[in-house]
Amino acid sequence: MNCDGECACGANAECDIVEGCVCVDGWTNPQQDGDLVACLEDVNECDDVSTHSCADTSTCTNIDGSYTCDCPPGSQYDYDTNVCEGGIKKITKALLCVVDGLTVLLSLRENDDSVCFE
Ligand SMILES: [Ca+2]
Repeated sequence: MNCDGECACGANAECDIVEGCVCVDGWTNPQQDGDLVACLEDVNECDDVSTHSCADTSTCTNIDGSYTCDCPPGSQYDYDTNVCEGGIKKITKALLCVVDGLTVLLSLRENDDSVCFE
């Protein structure tokens, strides 16, 4: 940073008035790139569950500067609720319930706990 408080930041970097050029989210390893400081190394968010929010039912795919959560065919990821929406959902815990004519099984969403009502 120069005396005017200006940074010479390159790709994927932004000026911080204290630290100088810092990487924007999704990028790391700031390095001199000619006259600029640039962050050219992508963060692989999928390597660490603490750096992505993909639900267990989806697959994390690393992309440059970010990541995507990919759902089973026919459904789409809702990044607000972090679940796969739409498509065919399997009942995975249905065998825990005894459905005997008086019991209604109320779970149609994959990986949710099934609820039995007598
Ligand atoms: Ca990434």
